[in-house]
Amino acid sequence: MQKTSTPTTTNAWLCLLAVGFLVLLAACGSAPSTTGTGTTPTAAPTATPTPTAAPTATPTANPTPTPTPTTASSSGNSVSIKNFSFTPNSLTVKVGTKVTWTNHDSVTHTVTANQGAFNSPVLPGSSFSFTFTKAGTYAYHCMIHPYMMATIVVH
Ligand SMILES: [Cu+2]
Repeated sequence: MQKTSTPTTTNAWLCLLAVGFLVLLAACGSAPSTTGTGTTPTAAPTATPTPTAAPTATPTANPTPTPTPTTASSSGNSVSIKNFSFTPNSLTVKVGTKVTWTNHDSVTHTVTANQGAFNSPVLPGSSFSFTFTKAGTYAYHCMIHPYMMATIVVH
């Protein structure tokens, strides 16, 4: 009637042994695990190549040479009176230009505008100047020698 009790105790011991083995195995198994996790690779620096904006080559503006349109008639601002004629016969100037007539003859001439804008005797060797402040075509002549005729174009 009293024959039980032993199997239960042995079972308990077996259980304890089994647990002990498990603990040992676990210990053994976990022992080498410490070495593996040594180098935590730092996050590789993402090489962000900041593209420096290429400087747009701003070409230095070439100074466009404004071609002075030489008119067919003579430019400048002087008229010579020589050999009973005005040279150049037609002179083109801009508004505000002061034109000077110089008498190279040995006789007196006049610079007389047909419309009366100007009128002056020009003694031999002397000169006369007139500033054109209004655009237009100014025909003029010499009162002493009416065949002496010329034109100033103001624009
Ligand atoms: Cu004259």
